[in-house]
Amino acid sequence: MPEVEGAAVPAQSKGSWSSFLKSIASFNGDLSSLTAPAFILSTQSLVEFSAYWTENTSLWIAPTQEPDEAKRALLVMKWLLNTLKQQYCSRSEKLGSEKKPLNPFLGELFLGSWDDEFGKTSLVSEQVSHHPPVTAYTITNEKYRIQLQGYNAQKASFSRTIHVKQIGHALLTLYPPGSDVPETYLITLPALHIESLIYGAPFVELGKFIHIVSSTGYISKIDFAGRGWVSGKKNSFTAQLWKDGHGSEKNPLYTADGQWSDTFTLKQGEGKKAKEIETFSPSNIKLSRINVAPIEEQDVFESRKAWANVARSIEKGDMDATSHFKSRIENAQRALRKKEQEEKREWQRVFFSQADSSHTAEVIFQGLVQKISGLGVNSWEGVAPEKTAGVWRYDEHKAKTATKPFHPEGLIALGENSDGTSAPISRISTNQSGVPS
Ligand code: HC3
Repeated sequence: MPEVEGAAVPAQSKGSWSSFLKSIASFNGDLSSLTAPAFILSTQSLVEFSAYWTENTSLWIAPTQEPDEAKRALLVMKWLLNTLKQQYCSRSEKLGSEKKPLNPFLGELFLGSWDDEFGKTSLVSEQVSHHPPVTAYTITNEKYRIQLQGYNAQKASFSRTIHVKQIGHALLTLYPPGSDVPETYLITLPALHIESLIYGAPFVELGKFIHIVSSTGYISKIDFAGRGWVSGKKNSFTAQLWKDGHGSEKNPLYTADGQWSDTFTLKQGEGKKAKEIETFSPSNIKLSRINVAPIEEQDVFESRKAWANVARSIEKGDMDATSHFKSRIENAQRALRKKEQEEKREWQRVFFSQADSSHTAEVIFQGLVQKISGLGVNSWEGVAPEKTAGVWRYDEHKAKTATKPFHPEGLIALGENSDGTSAPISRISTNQSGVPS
């Protein structure tokens, strides 16, 4: 890690980096409003981040093969611990630091699938709200009858560095072997903060804790700590798993500890009497690569197609072209919002709808929410509809009828011809108020 302030910042960007740091110190909590220097911009949009959840397919589907319910709950915790490296470290490891992702626009989609020895696992990720920014996703493997869905927003604040609270939750539904009764796991999302900002090489550290609460009565708690706590190693954690009414955080069935980004150990029991079950390195777990349609075949609302010009300009380091193509998307979005207002209608999400509270799955979900409240987690904002523009669920009926183009009315606004080719830039020149004329 660099030891001198700004050491990792390219010479030509020192000025813009220090302006960026000053702007962070006074920002309003909206991460999308931050204007960062070119060298720290990512070409990847946040809608793509949903894919990190299940790149470790073998671990994700493992609980569906386990007949013992306590061991199933442990396998769910093991899978989750193993996703953290991908979710929170992979970009820093690949790119040298955490970059600023592209802010998804309303309706942006990331569609793909993993095709491996476990069959087909499909991902649908959609930006369901822009103010506040909310991404919803669902990941399904029909062969193993398992589904993960969830949605998340971020609330940021500044105190010495950027602190981010995640609002939302994930729900894992699976069928135990030979059973037609699904079980559900409600997963809360970790708080995080950015380390090493001052050196120009930011990376993510997790903080506080998360829970996994299951409809079978098992509860896992994972406590995160950065460097300097217990072991003094970065990305440290301790975890306990117990059955509600038959144990507690202090008297758990299983425990785990170590570094979520490096090596950690699962144990039976707790403390000095604990028996080691397995030691892991997430980097030794085989990851599957997601397949995404070639850009020419993507819908104009699919992320990589929509951002292609912006991404190319960032790669070339051409900031003028980057701003130009970003404005094109922003203007198109403004035009769509204006049209909706005029026609008094709301933007139609392609794959997600508001949760129906009378649905059995929602009744089970509410029971799990109650259980979390019973754990004394007062600050949990996993279900805060006013902060996430609602409670979002994958809508199978909508998904069955979804066809391309997903938003015919959005084609022209995005500067596309109906055959999917790009319209000349002059067609979307803006008037004084920034709205395409
Ligand atoms: C905070 C974050 C955007 C949000 C990212 C989330 C929380 C999104 C949901 C995923 O499931 C998990 C996840 C992982 C990383 C989080 C990003 C890390 C950095 C990024 C900030 C907006 C960037 C701040 C700018 C800079 C230059 C300091 O990196």
